[in-house]
Amino acid sequence: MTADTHCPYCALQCGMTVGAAGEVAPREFPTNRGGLCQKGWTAGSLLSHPDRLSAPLLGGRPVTWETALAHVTSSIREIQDSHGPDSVAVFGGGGLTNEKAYLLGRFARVALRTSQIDYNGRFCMSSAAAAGNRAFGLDRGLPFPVTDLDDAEVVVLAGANVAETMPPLMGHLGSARLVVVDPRRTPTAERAVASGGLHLQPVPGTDLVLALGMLHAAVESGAVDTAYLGARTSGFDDAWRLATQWWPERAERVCGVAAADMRTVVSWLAGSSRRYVLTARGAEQHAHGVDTVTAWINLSLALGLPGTAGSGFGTITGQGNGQGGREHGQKADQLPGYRRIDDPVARAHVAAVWGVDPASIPGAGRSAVELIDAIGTPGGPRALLVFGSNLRVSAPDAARVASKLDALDLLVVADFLPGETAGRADVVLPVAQWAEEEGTLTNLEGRVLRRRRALDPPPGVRTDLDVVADLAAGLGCGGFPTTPRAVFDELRAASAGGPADYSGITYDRLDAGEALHWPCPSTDHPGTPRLFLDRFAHPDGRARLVPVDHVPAAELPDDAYPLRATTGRVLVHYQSGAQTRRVDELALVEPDAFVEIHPDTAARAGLADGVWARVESRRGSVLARVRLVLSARPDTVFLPFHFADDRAANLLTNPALDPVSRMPEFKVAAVRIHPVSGDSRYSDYRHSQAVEAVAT
Ligand SMILES: Nc1nc2c(c(=O)[nH]1)N[C@H]1C(S)=C(S)[C@@H](COP(=O)(O)OP(=O)(O)OC[C@H]3O[C@@H](n4cnc5c(=O)[nH]c(N)nc54)[C@H](O)[C@@H]3O)O[C@H]1N2
Ligand SMILES: Nc1nc2c(c(=O)[nH]1)N[C@H]1C(S)=C(S)[C@@H](COP(=O)(O)OP(=O)(O)OC[C@H]3O[C@@H](n4cnc5c(=O)[nH]c(N)nc54)[C@H](O)[C@@H]3O)O[C@H]1N2
Ligand code: SF4
Ligand SMILES: [Mo]
Repeated sequence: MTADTHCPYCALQCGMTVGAAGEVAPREFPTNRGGLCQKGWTAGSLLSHPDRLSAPLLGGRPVTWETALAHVTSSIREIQDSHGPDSVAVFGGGGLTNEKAYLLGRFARVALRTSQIDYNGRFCMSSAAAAGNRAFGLDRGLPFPVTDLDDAEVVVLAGANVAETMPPLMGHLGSARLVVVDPRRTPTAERAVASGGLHLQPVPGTDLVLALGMLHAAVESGAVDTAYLGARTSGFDDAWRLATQWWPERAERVCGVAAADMRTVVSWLAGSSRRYVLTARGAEQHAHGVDTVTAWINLSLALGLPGTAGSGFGTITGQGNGQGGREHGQKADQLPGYRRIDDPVARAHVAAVWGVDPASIPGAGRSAVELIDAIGTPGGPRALLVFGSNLRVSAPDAARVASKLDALDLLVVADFLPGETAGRADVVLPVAQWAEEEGTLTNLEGRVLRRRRALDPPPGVRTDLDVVADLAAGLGCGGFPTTPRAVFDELRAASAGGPADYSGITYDRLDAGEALHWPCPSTDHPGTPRLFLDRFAHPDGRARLVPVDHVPAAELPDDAYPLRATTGRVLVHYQSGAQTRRVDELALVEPDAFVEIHPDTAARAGLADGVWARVESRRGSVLARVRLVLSARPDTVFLPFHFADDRAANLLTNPALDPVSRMPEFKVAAVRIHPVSGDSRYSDYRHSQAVEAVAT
């Protein structure tokens, strides 16, 4: 048995073939064209990993499924009887298939009757999604196929390190002059310079000023596309009123990017006919991430990019189903089809599909960070069911998250590996992995893809869909569909008529090889690879420039914490590292936490290359090995967030939230750094590993 499927990790969803023993081979597909990154190549090794969970655990001991499920449902009943439906919460993930995300949303609203469901996409795509909805009336990460980028002349990547986070995507940028906006000289930034483009290296948290400065430069140089603005947009005057104050030289004083470079990039964009502006987490994971993305959109609109053939604005989604995961109802304020939960028409439509009274569907719940924060407060969640997130490592202000999770009456985690969150759960439910199941995911370009089964799940393991349906039945809600196809057909009906309309997409069409991008409102509709070519999705058909102004990061450096820390990814690790830290080939490349720092800053702190340092913020401290980087900004350090325990970068991060998207500020925290003195364990790397080996 071999199956044509897609990589389990990121939103590029590279095509691969998986054999019956879990062996992976790259497969020709438009996004990856036969390429894979190291994570994809090694993804199969987790299918038979010795750490693989194979029996439900109750209090850390193996039990039967019946015992585990009965314990969960009776505990939920007890907690809800005493404390009401909202005392039980659900936390989902953007790696879940469309079917799982959909069924989880139905489970929360119908079986648990709770409003308290949110997911890790709040940490990922929420700012870009909110900005896209506000500007265009619709949020689809890339409103055009990835292959459109092949012909680009100029591409601006704002806060995206795609050479490490989606390596095969670089193959689509080969002919373009690249402009990379990143406080660090990443491999992507290196490529920009090599392509005859530019690396703009702003202070973390100041992209908004940079984009305002560039809008100013566009107006000043007459580069604005006034015909496009008049025909296709509204709001330019108000947006410009705020940008008038940000002439490039003034913007330079805040963001640190040379005014001349702003003008150069604007002239490149204005002077070519095939140009794109793309954002990713570097621009978005801020307490003002929505306004920051809006500023990049305003610049793109002023230059006439969005919704035109051969040009555009887009956001690079993150997780495997980062796009579909935010469309079908695991988000606190949402019903399937990207409908709003407070819209009476949407409620009536979805209630009819679910066979319930519209009034029984709860209202909007708390966003991810607020949901975690409410644990242990009056009226807050007392039980939490987690599917597809290792939030103990990946949520901001990790020490506080840990104390909140430990305060729960009941923590249930469905996972296939004992990650840090599952490791401390009351109940662990072992589930099937990607290559053992069927389903669909929606990739970064809004294309719906089939995940296919190549091998059987190991004995003792159930699928997420089975687990959700079993729990629903145990709570008195029988009749949840469990085959992926049946769940998808229900999702199609629930999404029909919504912004993300999947009703015309079927397993049969996908299996016949059709390339279907949503919206696809009928089975004879060809799908929509390119959005906005005629009109934007607001009722008047126009895109909106929303006036935005600079707001400093929520926490600025001061005498006590003089440096800015920013966080992100490395090539060989994925997210919280629950999976990739267990793959030897990957863990050998990046075995442990590190902090990138400029040699002068390190010298002032008494740090040499390779030694262990302690990085501290107002919220906590982490251990990380010093990595001297000559190209680093002297005022900024960088830590990857893939490591756990006392190496978890999120011990430092600031849970300040964007007022619109509720995105936490992962990308800026004020920190200080010093040598780890008096602790011989950290004087030598090998020695520290040996100590750990003895300790475990
Ligand atoms: N190897 C790998 N690939 C992945 C993932 C992974 O964990 N590992 N995760 C997937 C997921 S879920 C996501 S969301 C994507 C994320 O993909 P990216 O957004 O490319 O990844 P990040 O490393 O989080 O952030 C990108 C860059 O933002 C920069 N940055 C920090 N602060 C700022 C700022 O203020 N302004 C600007 N302009 N840039 C800033 C960082 O230095 C970093 O290089 O990757 C996906 N692919
Ligand atoms: N400091 C800092 N923190 C960040 C970020 C950052 O840039 N900086 N980025 C944020 C972003 S963009 C994201 S997306 C989050 C991601 O962070 P997390 O939400 O922690 O994501 P993962 O590490 O992928 O964890 C997924 C977990 O679910 C399991 N899993 C995978 N697939 C399935 C499935 O189908 N079913 C079930 N039941 N389990 C499954 C995996 O084994 C793993 O334990 O981290 C956020 N945190
Ligand atoms: S780029 Fe993303 S989808 Fe492709 S192999 Fe790597 S992790 Fe998998
Ligand atoms: Mo993400």
